Amino acid sequence: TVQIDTSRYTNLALERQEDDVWIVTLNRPSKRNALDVDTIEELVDFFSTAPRAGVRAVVLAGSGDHFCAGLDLIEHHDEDRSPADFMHVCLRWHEAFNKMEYGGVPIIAALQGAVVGGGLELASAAHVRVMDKTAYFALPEGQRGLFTGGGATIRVTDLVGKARMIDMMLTGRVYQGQEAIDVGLAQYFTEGSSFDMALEVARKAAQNLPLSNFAICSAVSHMQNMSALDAAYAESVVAGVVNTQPDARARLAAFADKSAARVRPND
Ligand code: 1HE
Repeated sequence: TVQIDTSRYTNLALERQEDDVWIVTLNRPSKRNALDVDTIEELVDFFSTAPRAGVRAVVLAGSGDHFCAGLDLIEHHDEDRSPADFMHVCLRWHEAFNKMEYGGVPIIAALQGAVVGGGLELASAAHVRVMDKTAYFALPEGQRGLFTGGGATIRVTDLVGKARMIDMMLTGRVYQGQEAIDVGLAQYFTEGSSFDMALEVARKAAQNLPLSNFAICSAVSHMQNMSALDAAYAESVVAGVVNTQPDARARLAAFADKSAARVRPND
């Protein structure tokens, strides 16, 4: 396996837990964790390496009161970019977010405060989103004279549907609280700390076999891009590999000898 050299990261704070759950924290709270070029490169770096480094799950968090304010608008203003320059910036965002979505390592986003613009694009590249009562979601690009460039047209549309996505962009509509859950922006809402709950979700996921999680956190996304015919074929191939993995034998044996937990309704 590959090692992750945590000292190489400055805009991200990295922390490995004992169960190989990693905590990845956007670490520019004074800039509301706005995504500058360097932060995106660190995300590319970490999420390119994580699948080969034994990372079992990731909690993606933002330090301070806000998860992420999106594109670093000051850097963008100062750089006065050409169309080609900004296209290349966006391609690096896609590199980072595709590594997240297709990398096969479960990523649980812990959300608080602003989850806006590119911050929502980042959160939507995670596999599960946990929000607290301060979290709010919006796409202010329209108001800023901009357009989404980090995958919102694909991933936010997947979460909320086309009509809500276009409304969010046209009007800057803000979703928060239970409504944000109801429209699909997040899967868990807590009155307490979204970080604590995200860590709980990540730990639960990390108890699965890594190859199962690899399939869950890459195959579903890949199959969405395929025809139904090809997706069914690909699913068969993935299931062939995953469902016969030697490490699964013990779990199947435990079911057979009735020592494994049964699936029961919640209390
Ligand atoms: C920033 C950014 C940023 C804050 N880029 N520096 N995103 C937006 O349109 C969101 C813009 N930000 C905000 O609406 C607010 O800053 C927040 C709601 C996130 C936070 O409000 P608040 O009152 O806590 O903070 P603040 O006073 O507005 O900002 C504190 C500092 O963070 C300040 O810097 P300072 O040096 O003057 O102290 C802000 O400039 C800085 N800051 N947000 C740079 N976004 C690939 S295309 C993606 C397209 C987009 O993402 S468009 C961006 C959408």
